[in-house]
Amino acid sequence: MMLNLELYLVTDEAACLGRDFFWVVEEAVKGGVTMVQLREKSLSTRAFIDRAKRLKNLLESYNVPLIINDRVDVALAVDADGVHIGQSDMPFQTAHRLLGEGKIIGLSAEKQSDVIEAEHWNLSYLAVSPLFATPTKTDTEQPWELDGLQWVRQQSRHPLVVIGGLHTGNAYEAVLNGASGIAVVSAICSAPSPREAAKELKKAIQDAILWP
Ligand code: TZP
Ligand code: MG
Repeated sequence: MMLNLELYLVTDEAACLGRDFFWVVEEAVKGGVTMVQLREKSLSTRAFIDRAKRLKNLLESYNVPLIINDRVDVALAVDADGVHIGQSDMPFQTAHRLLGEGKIIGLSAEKQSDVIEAEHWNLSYLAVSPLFATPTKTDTEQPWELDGLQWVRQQSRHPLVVIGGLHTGNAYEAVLNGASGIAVVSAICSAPSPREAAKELKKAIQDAILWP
């Protein structure tokens, strides 16, 4: 499967404003989301796997990859397309050994030393996290901001995804400063129309990619 990082939806049911989780994701995909990460911090393993299976079925019909946050075991259990790991999750080499070749592995970089260390791994992408401060996740390191993103772009050979505080008003500048794509929770999950929100974000990203 060809990796298109442009518009990466990271799920959070609590951000969906009481609307059906699968409806929100499907609308977002219809609007142009290119990857989906299932991020569940409080489900039981059983419920996580059930949700991942259902999401995989849904996404397969749109040819959109399913990435599992943190949990390599859940990714293996449902044969997901890949995992997203953070600095306190399973190390890259271990995840790679368990998943085998051909799976997507993304890693979050929260500080400069994470970026330098990540040069050792054959990542599918590096997530610059958080790019901006966001109420969706407050237990973070200092936001990178655009100058930090420029620094990462110079240091890293990996495709970059930015996450944290992204919306239609700043997606363009994030891409101009080196991101291959943007990852969002609230800009899609909490939007009145997740489909329209995804369309507008996608347009902002593609405008920047086509620049000048
Ligand atoms: N990791 C870093 S920031 C963040 C995650 C999961 C939350 C991003 O949420 P939002 O609503 O797109 O700012
Ligand atoms: Mg994690």
